[in-house]
Amino acid sequence: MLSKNARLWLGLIAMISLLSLASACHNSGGDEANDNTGPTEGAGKTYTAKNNEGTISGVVSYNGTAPENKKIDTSADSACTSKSPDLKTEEWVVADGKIANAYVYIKDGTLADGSKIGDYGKWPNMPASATLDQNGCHYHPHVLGVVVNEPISITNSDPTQHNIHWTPKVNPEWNQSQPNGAPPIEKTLQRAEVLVPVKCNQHPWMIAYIGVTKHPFFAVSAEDGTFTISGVPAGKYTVVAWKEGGQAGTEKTMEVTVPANGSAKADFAFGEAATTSAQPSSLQMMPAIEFPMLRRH
Ligand SMILES: [Cu+2]
Repeated sequence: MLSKNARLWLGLIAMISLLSLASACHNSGGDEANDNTGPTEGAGKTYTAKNNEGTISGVVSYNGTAPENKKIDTSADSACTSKSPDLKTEEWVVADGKIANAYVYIKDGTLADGSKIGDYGKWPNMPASATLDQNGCHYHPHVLGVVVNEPISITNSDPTQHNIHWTPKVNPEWNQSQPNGAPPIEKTLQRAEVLVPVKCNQHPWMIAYIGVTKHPFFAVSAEDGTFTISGVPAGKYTVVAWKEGGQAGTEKTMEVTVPANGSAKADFAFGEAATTSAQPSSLQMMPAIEFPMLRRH
């Protein structure tokens, strides 16, 4: 027989267990509007703007003579041929030695207050939505950056049917036909993944890439090779530039320091004898450490 005291304690422990279970259930339900079942990477701490955030900017260059894009045989679909008679692969978009469509993002890092960037799931200025258009039997944009659970509106601007087929490694695979004139398809990617290839089962040459991150600190280089990532909290970060090509693309990695109210420069180079450089862009900036790149051609 248990003593009265022991029974009291047991009752108390049982009650505390039940309470903590109930609160855990409540938390997992969360306040995030999310129809997807299972865990997502959207969860995490909320970052409150300190109004001293900085920027990371730079230029992505190509050293040497960039490879030529190949002409695509679109004869399998006359609608593609008539709309895009000179369709070419888009692996290389290089002008004056500057690379477009490089995906640059903060891979990892520590904020000035010691917290990790990966601890956060909610940031000010999270992008609300993105569009991936099929126009002229190619995807536009060719490289797209989104945050976890950001609605991606997939549109068909062509007089033919497409079949969007993404082939992620950590997100679920998905494909769906979209006939000409069909309404946009809205999809999300629930887990961080850099990058998700997007193909088309109707047109084997079609390819796009979607970078998915938990934070809004990514950019795709413009036609002049430039990119800017703004709203970055002061801290030290590993910044990666990804360029498609080969099996899984090529990455260049760099360590930068973003001072409060300041900017960090991150110039990347691909191609022959490519180098990376991180230099102070102003006196405000603290010294940046250059890391050796991951891979060379
Ligand atoms: Cu297609």
